[in-house]
Amino acid sequence: KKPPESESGLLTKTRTRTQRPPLYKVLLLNDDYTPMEFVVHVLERFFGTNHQQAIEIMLTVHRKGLAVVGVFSFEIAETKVTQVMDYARRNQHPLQCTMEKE
Ligand code: NFA
Repeated sequence: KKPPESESGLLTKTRTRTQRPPLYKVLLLNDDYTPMEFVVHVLERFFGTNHQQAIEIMLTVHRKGLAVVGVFSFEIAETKVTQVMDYARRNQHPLQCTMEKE
């Protein structure tokens, strides 16, 4: 590899850019039928949220239509979405959980 002053005789800085893995937002969507207590339970069970935080996030989804419930690597985000969707379906609630690149 050539030294930074070769050819032009001037010093040229080369910035090193750190590669970061892409992150994905996991979103919970509002609906008219899923019980509030079930959503709170989902947040505690799959996102490690404490009870008060879970209530606040659930109410944000209820009032605004959706909320970001966490930011993860692709694999973790995908796993959370699958876990929530399977759990909601097993309990016959229409709750929707999706992910999007940040
Ligand atoms: N909107 C639902 C209700 O009134 C509660 C809910 C909140 C559903 C957050 C989905 C997500 N029972």
